[in-house]
Amino acid sequence: MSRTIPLERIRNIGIIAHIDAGKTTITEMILHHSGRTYKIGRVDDGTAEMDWMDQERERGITITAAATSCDWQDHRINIIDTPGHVDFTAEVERSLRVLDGGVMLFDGVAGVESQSEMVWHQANKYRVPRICFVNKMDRVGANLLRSIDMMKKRLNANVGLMQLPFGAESSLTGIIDIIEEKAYMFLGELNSEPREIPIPDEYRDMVARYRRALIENLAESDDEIMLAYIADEEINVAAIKAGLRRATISARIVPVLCGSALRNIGIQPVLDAIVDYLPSPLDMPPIHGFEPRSGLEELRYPDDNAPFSALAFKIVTDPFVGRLVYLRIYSGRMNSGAVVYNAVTGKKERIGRLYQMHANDRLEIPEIASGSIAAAVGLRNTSTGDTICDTEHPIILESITFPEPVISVAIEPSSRGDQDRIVDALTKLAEEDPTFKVQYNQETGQTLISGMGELQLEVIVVRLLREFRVKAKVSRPRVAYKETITIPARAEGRFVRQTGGRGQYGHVWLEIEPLQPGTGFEFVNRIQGGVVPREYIPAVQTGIKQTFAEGVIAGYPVVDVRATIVDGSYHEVDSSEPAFKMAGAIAARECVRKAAPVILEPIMKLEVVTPQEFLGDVIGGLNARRGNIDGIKSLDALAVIQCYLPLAESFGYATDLRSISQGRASFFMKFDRYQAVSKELADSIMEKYRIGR
Ligand SMILES: Nc1nc2c(ncn2[C@@H]2O[C@H](COP(=O)(O)OP(=O)(O)OP(=O)(O)O)[C@@H](O)[C@H]2O)c(=O)[nH]1
Ligand SMILES: [Mg+2]
Repeated sequence: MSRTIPLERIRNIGIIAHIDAGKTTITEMILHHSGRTYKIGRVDDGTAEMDWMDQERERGITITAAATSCDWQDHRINIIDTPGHVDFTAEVERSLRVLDGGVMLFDGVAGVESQSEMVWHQANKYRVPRICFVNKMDRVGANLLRSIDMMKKRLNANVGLMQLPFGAESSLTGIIDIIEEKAYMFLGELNSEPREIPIPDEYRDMVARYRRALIENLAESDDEIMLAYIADEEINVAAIKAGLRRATISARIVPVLCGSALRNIGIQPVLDAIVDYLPSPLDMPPIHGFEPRSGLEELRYPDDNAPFSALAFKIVTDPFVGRLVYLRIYSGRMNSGAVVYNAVTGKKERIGRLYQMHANDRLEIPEIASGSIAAAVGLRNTSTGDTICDTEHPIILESITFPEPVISVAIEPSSRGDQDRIVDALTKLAEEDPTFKVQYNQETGQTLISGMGELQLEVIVVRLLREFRVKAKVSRPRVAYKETITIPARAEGRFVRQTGGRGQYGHVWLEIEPLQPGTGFEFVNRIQGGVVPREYIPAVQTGIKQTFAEGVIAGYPVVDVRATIVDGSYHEVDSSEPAFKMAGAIAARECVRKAAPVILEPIMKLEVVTPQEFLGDVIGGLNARRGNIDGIKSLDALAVIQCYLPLAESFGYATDLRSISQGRASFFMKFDRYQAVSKELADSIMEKYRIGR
């Protein structure tokens, strides 16, 4: 079968932004204009096709990234609409990992917001070329130039302004194209029809000025334009567009467009810009990976005749077809029914049916080819981040990294019979969301679920009830504290038992020392002369690891520690793996107690935007919550407060802030770092642990 759409006419793009910037709204408009949907889906009526989950519709926010595709000017555009809420940051992360380009949205009133900065940096991390769309230009107070200024200052973006709004706020009627020097009004019942009009006189100077600025900026970023510019040659529209495409793909310039997604103004130009400026898979460098056996680096080019390789970036349990694995295909092609190799697990699997996704709707397709995004059933043992590939040409592509959870709640089924179902349901949910973790505590019989924030866990508990019909009681949120040590220490672990017949004998000396934050656990074996036989070393390591996972002083995992086994002894008859495991555990516990242990708590970075009149009360509220205020800025009638707040003090802040500010202040919070808690707090956490045991 030959491919229907050549690779150079494919665009894989993500829509990214701060929460509520209008990502889903613009996606729905794009689908409408490209003829993919007939009716326009609306977030505010709960009819957006991209926000298909019932909780997305009820809450009016996107929770899970949804994939779709549409055609525009003979190009196939595969789109992922991502969520803006920080609890779902993993959805943005994995989408950016597999996309070639991004459309970044801004709210024309608020400009660059905190989550805009975060997704901008995520896009930088994955080197995703992007175009920007300053949305909501119909809102009172919308200001394109202020937003651009913020993009330059806060994002360090090299902006290529290519449009101006025509009219302002509620009288926004069109867009002026700076490159083509044309103006368009959007007419018709739903503003669906762009009509070209002459540039109004009062805009002419401004358009000429910005056009010159754009060409000068391009000349600095692009050699071809530079040569024409120096030679004083005329640089026509086609040359500017070609230059801007090169500069965008090499991430030297971001073209900026504007309009209103809700009012349907400026959407077709966004589609044009996706085609004109964002890369096709062929424009991107080949993907790196390594051969699993030799460990040698290998490259895969987007070529249908190259060996097949694809990255699994998302797992969804679909009520109709079961487990769907979303794939980005980097090279080669593959039919449904074919056997593929999971290079991470080392197992062969058979691909069942293949689908082109449209939110939660599917179209069955016979094969997948390089450069595309599709979903497969049948890959039972493939998890997020795994590479599947041609059995004869194995490769492991770089996986996706996800942040660690910071908040937990204990969850208990309301009836006893539900215990098994709850475990099964939570396992399925954890598979879908790599930032969601489930832990069963045998001592207390409690199941602990952890994630990025209160909202994420709330959504999961609602899904448990609705999709899996498990009713559960949920505790108040708890902080995922950690334990660590501050000085090196040395201790002995002896496990010696003499019980009639064969005894137990394990004996080790252990040294531990603190490591850099975020390093985790390291184990070193410095045993000499076989004083502890080599076959018992892994058991010692397991004993230490288990102790660290369970915690020593307060029941939280011990992190950032290097443990070195330095000495010990054994007994010809009585020594065994379990005995050495116990010895390792005893030594580890003793070492931690001697090494001035501390408890670490997650510290959140908080930004509150409030009308000036509530500033005093907001600050008072933050101080009462152990907040550490880092700066206060004024933005017209608003004040922006930057603050560091312990996660433990952040619970219920949304409700508090709403009542302090009569619902007019908003905040954004993200994890910043782990930090040692004060002595008093540490004592109280340890006390709770002692009572709880
Ligand atoms: N005035 C105005 N409102 C808009 C515009 N675009 C979107 N909105 C509104 O902004 C709100 C949020 O829109 P969404 O499309 O859900 O925003 P989002 O970026 O997808 O939000 P999340 O996915 O939750 O991060 C809705 O009430 C929209 O109607 C616009 O151009 N102008
Ligand atoms: Mg959305």
